[in-house]
Amino acid sequence: MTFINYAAREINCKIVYYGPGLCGKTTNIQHIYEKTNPNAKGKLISLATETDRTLFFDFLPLDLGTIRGFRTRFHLYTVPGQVFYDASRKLILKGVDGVIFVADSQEARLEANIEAVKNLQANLKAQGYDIQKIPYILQLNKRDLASAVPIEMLLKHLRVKNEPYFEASAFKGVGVFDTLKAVAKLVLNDLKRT
Ligand SMILES: Nc1nc2c(ncn2[C@@H]2O[C@H](COP(=O)(O)OP(=O)(O)O)[C@@H](O)[C@H]2O)c(=O)[nH]1
Ligand SMILES: [Mg+2]
Repeated sequence: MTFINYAAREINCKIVYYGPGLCGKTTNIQHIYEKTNPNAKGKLISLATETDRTLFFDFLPLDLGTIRGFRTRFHLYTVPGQVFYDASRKLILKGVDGVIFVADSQEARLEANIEAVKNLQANLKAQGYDIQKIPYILQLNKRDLASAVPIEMLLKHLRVKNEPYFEASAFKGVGVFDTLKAVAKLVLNDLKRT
């Protein structure tokens, strides 16, 4: 549901970072915020609990330049990971143009990743989207940890289609922009076809 404002010559796209609790969604957005030119970004809005966990979402508007005279604005959102915030997760997917699934590479989180992929599929469906059709990127995060499982294992359990994947360490800023660029490219390609 890309919002194109012809009068203002603006394209607005919504990207959602999805994944289990503590997989690094907020860290991704924070890194993007820190490394982006002040005039290309808006305020980073985080609604967090006192323990720093995302309560409702994080939000960052990002200006990705101009395409054929249209300013392209990307609106980045994260979802809260905790199981009991499912209503929020569903709501945040409304109007989504592209999804980044952030997987936590730690062995102890494999089951939580699998659950979160299932939850994403169900919630997309509830909003009328098909995960097979929506621009979708898999980020394998926390690759810096010794307890990270092999990539093949994560791909085997988490891949839902032949989606591109990126190894990352959001914490160190590795792979964060590659992931974002990949989803942006898919979204803009989709746009050209419509
Ligand atoms: N070692 C490591 N820790 C990470 C990485 N990304 C995030 N973290 C840490 O994981 C914790 C949860 O991250 P956060 O971004 O709040 O997770 P969220 O619940 O998905 O938003 C924080 O302590 C982060 O510093 C990473 O790539 N490597
Ligand atoms: Mg968070």
